[in-house]
Amino acid sequence: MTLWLVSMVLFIGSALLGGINYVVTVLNLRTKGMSMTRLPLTVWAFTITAILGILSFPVLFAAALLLLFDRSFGTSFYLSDIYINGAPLHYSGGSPILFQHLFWFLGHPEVYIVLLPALGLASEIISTQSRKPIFGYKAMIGSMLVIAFLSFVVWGHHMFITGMNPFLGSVFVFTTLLVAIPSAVKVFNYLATLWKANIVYSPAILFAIGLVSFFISGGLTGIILGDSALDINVHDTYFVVAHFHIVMGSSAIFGMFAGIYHWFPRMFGRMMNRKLGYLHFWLTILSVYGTFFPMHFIGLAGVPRRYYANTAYEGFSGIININSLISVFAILGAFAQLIFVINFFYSMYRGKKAVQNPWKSNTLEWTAPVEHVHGNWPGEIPTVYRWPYDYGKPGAEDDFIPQTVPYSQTKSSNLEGEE
Ligand SMILES: [Cu+2]
Repeated sequence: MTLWLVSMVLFIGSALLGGINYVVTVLNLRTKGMSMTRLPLTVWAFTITAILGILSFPVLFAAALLLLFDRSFGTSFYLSDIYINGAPLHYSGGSPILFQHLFWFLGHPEVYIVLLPALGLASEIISTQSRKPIFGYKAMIGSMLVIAFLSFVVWGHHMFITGMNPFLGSVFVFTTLLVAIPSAVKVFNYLATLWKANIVYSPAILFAIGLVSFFISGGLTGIILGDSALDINVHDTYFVVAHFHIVMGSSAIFGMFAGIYHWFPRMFGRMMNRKLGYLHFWLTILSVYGTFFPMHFIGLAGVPRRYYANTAYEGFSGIININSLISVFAILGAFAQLIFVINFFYSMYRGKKAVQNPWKSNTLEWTAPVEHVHGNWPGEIPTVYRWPYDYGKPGAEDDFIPQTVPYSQTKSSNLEGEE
């Protein structure tokens, strides 16, 4: 345990330095013309994520350090008074609940540290493959900033049953339910971008849409768990497992897959196999819902989480069949990932050679040559003239205008970039 704590302290230190690097790079080292309102939403998402990490990881750092002191140097930050047979053995004066507070002050922002990058990737991929400008660019940035801010004032929703003052609990209920607003803004913006679009299907956009699906279906149970009156009934049951794995786990992993399928040609100069990608997507989304959706009902029936022993399931014989079904889907889901691994390594060496800009994307990385060169671009680094979402412009020769094309090179005045 001591080794674990020391490695946590080192990990947090390196995560902090990494986060500072992201923020400083985005603020100071943008190319010419790349104003903050011309940044791709992916970069915005990564930047906000880095800020979240910088502000929340130090608290875990302190928590881990205090725990290390408790274990190794005889302090008692987290040790409560000890009584044996009603007689005081040792007055420590510490509080185990303090560790929970410190942990969840990181723990909730951490949810968004995992999720926001995936939401950023989804914005980019959904807009590109829909051949439409992202709906509500500034609202997307604003909602990410609001989510980031709110994530620091909701941590108590993990602790409703710790004997917390009910008034304090209702404050956490209020702040938690507020998160639904920026989340809904993001969801409606994704849907509005997809609405009536000439969608160019690829495994990447399917995974991005799958992410949006999980963000909705997992987010809805977040409204239930964020309400203390409801949460107290299902706390530490499989309902929480279902919510958490759909909204954070699966969303983030689907964002990651979407990103890999989309940027694979940029990384390796070859295309991934589409058919295997589609097969991977459909088997994975089926097994994710098949695994986690039934867990809501097991949780409502009262089955606790975190028990491996059969005795925990005594009295729950009615759910054995559901549990078996969950196992089948979980195993199916695991095998489906083999398809991805095979596709990844096969395509890396044997995949079809990629053209420079296979998705007809506007962002800068696709203006670099397929064969990697030192510094990414052979000559000067590119200058930016417009935002990254000029897709499907009426009257344009092609249906996209990369960020490096000046306004003067687009035919009529109505082709100017929206900002
Ligand atoms: Cu939380």
